[in-house]
Amino acid sequence: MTKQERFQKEFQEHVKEGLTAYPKYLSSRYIYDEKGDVLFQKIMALPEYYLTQAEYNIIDQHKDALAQIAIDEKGIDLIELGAGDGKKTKVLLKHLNDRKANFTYIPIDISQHSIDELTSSIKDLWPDMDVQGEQGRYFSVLDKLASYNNRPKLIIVLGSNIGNLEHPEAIKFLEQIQNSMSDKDYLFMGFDQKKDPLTIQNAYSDETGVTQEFNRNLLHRINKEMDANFPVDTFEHWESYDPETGTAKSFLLATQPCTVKINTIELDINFDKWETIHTEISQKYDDRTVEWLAQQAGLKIKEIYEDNDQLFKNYLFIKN
Ligand code: AVJ
Repeated sequence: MTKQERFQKEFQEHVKEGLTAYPKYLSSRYIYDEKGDVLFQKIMALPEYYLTQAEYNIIDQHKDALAQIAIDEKGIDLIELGAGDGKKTKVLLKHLNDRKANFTYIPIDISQHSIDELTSSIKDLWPDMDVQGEQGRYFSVLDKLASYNNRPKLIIVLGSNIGNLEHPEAIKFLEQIQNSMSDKDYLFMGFDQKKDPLTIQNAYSDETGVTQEFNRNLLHRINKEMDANFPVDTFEHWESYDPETGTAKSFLLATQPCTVKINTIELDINFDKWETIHTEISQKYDDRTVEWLAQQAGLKIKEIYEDNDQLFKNYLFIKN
């Protein structure tokens, strides 16, 4: 079976499981096809979606502290999980380059397309930079990371991507990273913070409807890839943020009753009016929660960095 076939099979099983459950759910991980990637880039450019700017601000302010790690260690492997377009990382790459640090940049992303684009744009900017991109899912690539042991690693995970995971999965994710780390390695990770609930609500339900399109892309994909007939426009995006747990939840709401035929997996699904499909969580954190997650995963916080508007934090972890 090819990678692509395996992915399709997984996606089909997931759709069957999630849409026959009550309440219904689908995973946001399937939003990201080519169109989903473009929609997410549009989200990152929205004024409401403060996360990207905030983390950019943190990296810009603290690039020297991060570069110092590479200088002090006389060379590092800089490994980025979920590199995407690398816009924020390039601030750090430039600084590492300016300071003549010795490093190899290893961007890892699920999308081969992203890796290729990123690699060629870096080659244009800095022809001599050592870049060794790899395509793969976090979990499968993480094992491989342990073998990058010639010199200290700085592993970076930006964008609060961990927020898509519920705490037990987030701990597993951190644990897997921890397992691939030696005592000399560092993990630098972004965690979006609890804040005015309205700010969060707005970031995930923008006026222009880009987030709604992003969420609906799940249904478009099922229509396209599983020969289904979701009346996509009758499903509305809904966002709800719970300031106590810090969990922002996305839903697709059936504003009309309907029956959806998903031919490839021979499934008919009924939706009542106002029935929900839960599609995504975007967890918000505070220091106590991050400390707890880290400790559960055998890590400890070495440093905390915050943006000027106090919206977002990046934590530098080492092995406990
Ligand atoms: C890519 C997981 C960080 O949850 O903030 C943006 C995805 N969803 N708007 C997030 C997303 C809706 C994003 N992450």
